[in-house]
Amino acid sequence: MAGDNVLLVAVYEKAGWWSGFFGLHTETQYEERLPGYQDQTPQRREDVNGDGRVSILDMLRVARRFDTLVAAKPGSSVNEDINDDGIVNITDLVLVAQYINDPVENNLDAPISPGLVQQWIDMAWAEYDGSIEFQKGITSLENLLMALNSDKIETKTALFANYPNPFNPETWIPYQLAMPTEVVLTIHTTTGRIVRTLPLGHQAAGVYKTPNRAAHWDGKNHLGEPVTSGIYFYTLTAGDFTATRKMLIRK
Ligand SMILES: [Ca+2]
Ligand SMILES: [Ca+2]
Repeated sequence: MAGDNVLLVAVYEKAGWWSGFFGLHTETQYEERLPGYQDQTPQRREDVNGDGRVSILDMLRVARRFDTLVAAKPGSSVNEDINDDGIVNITDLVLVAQYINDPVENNLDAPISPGLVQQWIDMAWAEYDGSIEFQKGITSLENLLMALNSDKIETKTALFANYPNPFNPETWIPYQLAMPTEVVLTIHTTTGRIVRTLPLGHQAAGVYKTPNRAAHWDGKNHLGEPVTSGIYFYTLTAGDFTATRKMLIRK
């Protein structure tokens, strides 16, 4: 079974690094990775524009090349043909979409309209093959559509799900205000003990969703100490409005 060589494999995933030793047959070819290699983050195929993250911009890149026949011969491919089947179409877009987990963070300033996303969703359903990838991709697109639409509704004060969640150590808490008001965010435990109060001051009506506008919590209590892992609640108080949601710190 195991050969003369031993290979140390280190893999970076969302949850962090894992590594292990594997025996190798002597004839197996492998590349040597020295300690220190880990400062390179592997690029995902779905990161079409190579900016280090999978986002709406990558979907737009794919959409711009819809119906382009690409692979004249095996091995020649373009970034936008994610599944290397020789054509750029909705399937490639869905494959990118499945890695877009956070529509709030992603919809930022991307030049994208609810109408366009709806069109993609319709196309995706038409091609739906029952696969997990398609299910995840379509769910992402539907979440994105919801996020885009909620941006248009500025008439209602609301508190949204924090992102990332679960998180460690920091998170952003998005909300929107129907009218200018004093805003306070409190973080408390499941038993109601307040661990931190964030006075956000008097704020104008509008949407506070993007990282530079949403409330930010660094995961520390009022003494500046990191809180322990577990479930916490956050409550937004804005004038007469108050709402509470749950979040999870995982260390
Ligand atoms: Ca990208
Ligand atoms: Ca393709």
